Amino acid sequence: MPEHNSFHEIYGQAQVCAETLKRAPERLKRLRALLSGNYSSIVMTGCGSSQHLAKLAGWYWREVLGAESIALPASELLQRPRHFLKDDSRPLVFAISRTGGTSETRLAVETLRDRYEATTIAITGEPDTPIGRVCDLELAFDESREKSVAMTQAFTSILYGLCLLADGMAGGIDAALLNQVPEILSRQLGETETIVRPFAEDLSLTRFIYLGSGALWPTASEAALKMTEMALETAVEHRTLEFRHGPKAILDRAALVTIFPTEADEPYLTVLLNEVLATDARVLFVGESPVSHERIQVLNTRVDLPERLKPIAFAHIGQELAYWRAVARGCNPDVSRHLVRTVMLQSPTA
Ligand code: F1P
Repeated sequence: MPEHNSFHEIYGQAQVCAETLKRAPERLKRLRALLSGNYSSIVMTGCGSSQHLAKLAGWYWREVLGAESIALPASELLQRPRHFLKDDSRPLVFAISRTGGTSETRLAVETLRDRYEATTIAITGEPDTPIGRVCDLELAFDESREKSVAMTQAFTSILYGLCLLADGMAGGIDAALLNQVPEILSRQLGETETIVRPFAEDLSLTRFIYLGSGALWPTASEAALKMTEMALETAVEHRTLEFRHGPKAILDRAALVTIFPTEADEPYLTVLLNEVLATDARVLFVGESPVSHERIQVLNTRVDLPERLKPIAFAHIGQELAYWRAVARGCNPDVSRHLVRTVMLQSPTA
């Protein structure tokens, strides 16, 4: 068995999510205790993977609670809050940060707290963090603690936990489906490895493109980030149909296009797939493909979840592809070169 921390963290996420499910009622109780006041809208924010997490969680919160919610990179809220929030906004802010120490996220919280009297909740991977200390409440998902630099099991666990919180606030409409997630993951992890590992180990592939739309666009974005962070490959992500308008120019036999299809994409997938196939590129299709072809590999997830919950069950796909690519390239997937030099930003007024 590989000795990398990333391996154990990726393939241990089903067990971690079982623990996240157990802790959901306590977290919901603490959230409810905070939410006595009114708030105008929900703001989800973070950096890097945590920003993708914010987008996915914000999508689900809007779906089940009908709440006006926006998800933005922390740097945008820090630099231009008035572009996104009316002066009289009183937002409920979820600041997502596995380390709880990312400076842009902390500075964004301080900006929204000071300018908009925001109610702030730190969603972290550790208790007692710098971001937790500037928030009204800290919910620490320490069951998902990781040693690796790139977020994997923590991404899935925290997304799952945020969906459980929203569902709890909505009266449990998705409870039966959400309870299945740990079992779905334990079934999927091994099956996914069988399908994605040959692509990861094919060094003739050098371009990695990830497509998704709606609830699955951030899933595509996160898969691309993992490929860059863990395997140091240039990887890009696009909204599915947007790819047809310019970015597809990059396609050739060295390209792997991973598609996370949504129901709304269905009427257009045959056209998109035929355009991709015309370029000798290969396709990893996460679901039932409308087109059969030797260069289309179906990853048939048989995940019986509604689209709004699929991101929880799909996050591991990009993680596994990136992990096995890193191993194939002789990279250490546990340490991402660029992160060694990340410097903490100071507040402009400091
Ligand atoms: C933010 C982050 C991660 C990314 C990488 C570098 O960290 O950008 O999302 O995957 O690990 O740091 P955090 O705020 O989530 O701790």
